[in-house]
Amino acid sequence: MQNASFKVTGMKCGGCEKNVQSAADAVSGVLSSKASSRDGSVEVSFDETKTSLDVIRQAVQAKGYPLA
Ligand SMILES: [Cu+2]
Repeated sequence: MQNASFKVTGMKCGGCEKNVQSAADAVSGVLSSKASSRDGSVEVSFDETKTSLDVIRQAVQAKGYPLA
């Protein structure tokens, strides 16, 4: 398992945090995620044999939250 965090723009509220987290959690291999609109960041725990940080970042971006 690997922990990482990355920056995302456009999160304004708790609903945005949930959207980002559900986008990350939907990626196969993601174990957990925690988004912070205040920090504009997302922490993820994932199985690096099943996915990669890049795939998770792309999934979040595809939900409409541009990567910073
Ligand atoms: Cu929002």
